[in-house]
Amino acid sequence: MSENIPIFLSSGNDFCPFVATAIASICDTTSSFVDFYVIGTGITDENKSKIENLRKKFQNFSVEFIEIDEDEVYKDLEYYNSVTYINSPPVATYNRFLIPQLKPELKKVLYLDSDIVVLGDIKQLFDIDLEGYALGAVPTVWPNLLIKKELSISDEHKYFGAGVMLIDNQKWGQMNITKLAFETEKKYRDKLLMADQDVANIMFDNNYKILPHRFNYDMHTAFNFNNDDVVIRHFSGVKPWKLMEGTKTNLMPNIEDYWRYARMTDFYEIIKSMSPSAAENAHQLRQLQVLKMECTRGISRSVKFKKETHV
Ligand SMILES: [Mn+2]
Repeated sequence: MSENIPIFLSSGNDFCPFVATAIASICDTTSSFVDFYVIGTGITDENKSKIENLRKKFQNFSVEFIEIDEDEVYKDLEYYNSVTYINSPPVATYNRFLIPQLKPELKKVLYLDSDIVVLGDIKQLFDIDLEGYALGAVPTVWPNLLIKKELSISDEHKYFGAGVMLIDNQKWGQMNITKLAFETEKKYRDKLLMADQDVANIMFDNNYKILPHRFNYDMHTAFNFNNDDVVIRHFSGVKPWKLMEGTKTNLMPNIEDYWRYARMTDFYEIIKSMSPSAAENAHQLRQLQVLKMECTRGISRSVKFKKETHV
């Protein structure tokens, strides 16, 4: 008998449609049994039922909702009171660092962002040997040289995305990761650009298992590399639900896969109702084109900056 795969997702009530879509895609592409833990604040019973209704289609999962009292848990997080980051996600983005406190008994777990669609068996990722590391993650294509310098991260470190993490939960517990994350946030809060992701990169400076980018195939990766072996398509940047269903564009690979799984959920009508007008859709596509150009230029600009400042 193979072991269950524990997967943590984080969600507020408004993110439930995307959590359901992610769960549908995971269950559809694996024959393993998956235990989902949805960490969130204020998820309504109605939305919980809609997520649980996926059991009509998939029998290979369980789901537990873990309510977080944000006012209590995050009261000492400076970020909670003074959000000044360029990129300011809700405080719940720190929920991923609560995992070892919430479920200390679990050994190896996955944390996944909810803006994803899974296209290959998640067991491929879960079964990777961490070889003694406490974390497995995927380096970003965007080199983030400026961020590394600001955060006193070593030159050797490859900046990784925090949206997909393979976690040795016992090691995270020993590291007291929850406390360490809050302390790190406090120490660097004036310099953080990417919130929890910067915090994770400081904590695991040059000390994590590097995973192939098919496990966190994000917007920047998609702009730069074709990959027909993608396991986790991560819609960082522009979200698929911000484009109309049926939009044909090579700027957002797998958008049709996203809608295919959205249709399997009880949230389909809600996700569809978020669709923009035709004019707004065209505007979003132009924005994507601009982002793609900025990504390419941004990379060369960062490299140039490094040469200029280190010579
Ligand atoms: Mn994300």
